[in-house]
Amino acid sequence: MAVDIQKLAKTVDDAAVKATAIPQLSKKSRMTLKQAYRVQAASIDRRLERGEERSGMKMGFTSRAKMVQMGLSDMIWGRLTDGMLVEDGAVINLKDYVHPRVEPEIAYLLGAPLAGPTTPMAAMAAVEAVAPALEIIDSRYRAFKFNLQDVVADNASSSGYVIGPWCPPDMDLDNLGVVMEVNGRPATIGSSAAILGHPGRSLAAASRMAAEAGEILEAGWVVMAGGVTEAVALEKGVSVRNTVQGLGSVGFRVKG
Ligand code: 0L1
Ligand code: MG
Repeated sequence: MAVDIQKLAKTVDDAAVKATAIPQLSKKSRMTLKQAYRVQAASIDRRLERGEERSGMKMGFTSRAKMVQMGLSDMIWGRLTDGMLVEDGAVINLKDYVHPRVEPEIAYLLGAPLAGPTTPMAAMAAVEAVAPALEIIDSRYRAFKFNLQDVVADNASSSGYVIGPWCPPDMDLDNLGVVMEVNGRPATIGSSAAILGHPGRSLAAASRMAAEAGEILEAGWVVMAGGVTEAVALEKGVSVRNTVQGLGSVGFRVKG
């Protein structure tokens, strides 16, 4: 049966807007990975039509901890819009999400565009600033159950991104300590090395994978490098903070 890209895009977009869990798309539609990325693109177009602006890209499953947690082994990517930005220190409300989780990340701000396959070193030369970051992921699928096509169509579970202080990219990023605290207690601990051995590799992969979809990474965009550790479920009233060695910290709170 033909895959109705627009219909599936509406399904995942509606689920995000209404914060309502949906069954896996793959149970009814046999999508290829390419078609899943087209569903993702069409769902983001719906956001753009509502007035949001494209603000960057996120990389997913770039660490073994995340792959193991979700039982998948391929890198994926998603599209960020300004509507997904959660201000550092903001308070979010669980009713706006299906079953949100949070994971510690590192974010890049691009000072120059990146187009196509490149090396980590060349990719890092396009970086204007780096920041400690948190990603709020919220798969729209019931019970967080999905296959690769499902999660790609659902914009790689992208829901919110929180960016800490931007820092000059003049330090070695390959082995920075990362501590994500929940209510002031360490919940997960890791190293930036968990991101493909060096977070620069994730940026190079972002450039390559975007090009496969005919996109370039624009100057001014944010690229989320991917989770350093496994994600933690968000609960009412908690405060979350990610501190990255040498970069500082970023956090938000969940309304009680
Ligand atoms: O690593 C990622 O950001 C991918 C998230 C998609 C899977 C999930 O919802 O945990
Ligand atoms: Mg992530």
